[in-house]
Amino acid sequence: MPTFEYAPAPESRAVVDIASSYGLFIGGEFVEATGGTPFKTVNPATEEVLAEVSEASADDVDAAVRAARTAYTRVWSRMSGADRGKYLYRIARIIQERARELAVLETLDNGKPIKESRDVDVPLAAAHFFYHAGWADKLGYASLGADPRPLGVVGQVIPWNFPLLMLAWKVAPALACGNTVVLKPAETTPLTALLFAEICRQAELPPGVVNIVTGAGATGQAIVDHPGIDKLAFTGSTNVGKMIARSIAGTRKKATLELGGKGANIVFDDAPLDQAVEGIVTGIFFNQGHVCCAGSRLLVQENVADEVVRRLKRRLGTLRVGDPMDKNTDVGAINSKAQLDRIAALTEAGEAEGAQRWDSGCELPTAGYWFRPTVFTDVAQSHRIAQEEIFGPVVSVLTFRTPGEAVAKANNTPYGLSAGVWTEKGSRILWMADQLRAGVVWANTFNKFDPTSPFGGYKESGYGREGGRHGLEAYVKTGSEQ
Ligand code: TAP
Repeated sequence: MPTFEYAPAPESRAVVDIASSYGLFIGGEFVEATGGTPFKTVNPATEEVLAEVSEASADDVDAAVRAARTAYTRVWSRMSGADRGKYLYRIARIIQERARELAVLETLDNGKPIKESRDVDVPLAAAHFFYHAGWADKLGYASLGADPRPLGVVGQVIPWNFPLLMLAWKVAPALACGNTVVLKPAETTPLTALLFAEICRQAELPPGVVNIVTGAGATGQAIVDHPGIDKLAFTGSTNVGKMIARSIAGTRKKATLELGGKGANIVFDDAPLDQAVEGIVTGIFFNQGHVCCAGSRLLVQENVADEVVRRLKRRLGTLRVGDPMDKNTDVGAINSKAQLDRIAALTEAGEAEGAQRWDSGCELPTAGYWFRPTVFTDVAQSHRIAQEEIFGPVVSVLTFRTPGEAVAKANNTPYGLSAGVWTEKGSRILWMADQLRAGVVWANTFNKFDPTSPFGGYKESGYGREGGRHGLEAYVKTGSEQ
């Protein structure tokens, strides 16, 4: 197996200050955790330890919820929407000003290519705050019902694939609507959330409006179980989402769940094939395939399937896999050893079940966690690689003859988050969008995000929407609920 060694760019540490250890951000201060066991966060491209991070105990979560409640009742829920908006604008501008630091830190902690954190994650995070700043004083005009009011204290638990962007998706609408938050980043990617805490201080956000508690699943569970939480917003796996739904059943807590996916990227024979191949690459190799809405199933019309796969393989041979800090890198490191093992296990199952495996054969660095861009052909719908979320740079190719068959195969999954359609025919796009049970359907593009556009799932991909006017609904109560 070809491998090589690379030295991570030494200047990356000069762009951003990383402390050797971090406390929790509660009530506007970084405080020491009580009792938890600190854990290390690692650069997955080098296995170098970046920092030691505190584990928040249930007592720490309680302190964070109390701080959030005090800020809610005394300050934030009483403030005018226009004034809340000013804070959100300020945060958005500071994210822009500190974009380089945030991008470098995100890439070091997550393993994603710097060109993605620089051009996608960080600008979209700023855009999310700008967008919701605009709503803060216009909630009465958002068709949310008469006199929309905040819910109170919101608990937010996010995954590791888009650490800062998922934080922005959660924090910006919650604050715009007048709620305060207690947020837990993922164990493997806490650093940009901790830098965001510093940004909240820089923006002079009133203490306690945003609280960041680091830790693993137990800390998330402590947030879920805390009686002082009015609403939970969770993004992560369907399994944990189901556990959360069970934990809060019968309580007054509201919830929105953004869970897993097994998106179908559907290519018809009249599509411009080179453009479609670029869309397939963006669909599944963007962010190493660590994308809930990834186009992880490629459905190609049978008469162009061989040609599409041939062009796809040729294109994958040109992808640069390696140092995420290199601006030319297309595919970075897998976020953790555990995730690498999951990808390896599922791809082995794909081979064992009879699918044909191909990978780009590129060299991989010796240290860190890496996986070559991989294509499976001869995939049957019953194969695990066609059913289960791989969450890695692996695409499963299936074929179809008619639009009806494409719809049936695309919908043959417990998930319902995303789909893409590649065709010249506008009428077919509209028909397919109507038939596909997916929260997002892209036409002749894939993995495009915009804060004005609601995002969320059907079926086991969860419930509730984030972004757009619809995303505000999850953070207010109206009429009889008040
Ligand atoms: P999970 O294991 O579900 O973790 C998500 C978050 O929940 C993490 O912060 C995790 O903490 C925490 N957590 C774990 N167990 C918990 C519990 N019992 N109670 C409360 N919180 C708990 O998912 P992941 O592996 O990080 O992320 C990948 C998954 O997220 C994929 O399935 C992907 O599809 C999904 N995802 C969905 C979307 C949308 S928008 N639908 C977006 C991105 C990702 P630790 O990480 O510290 O264990």
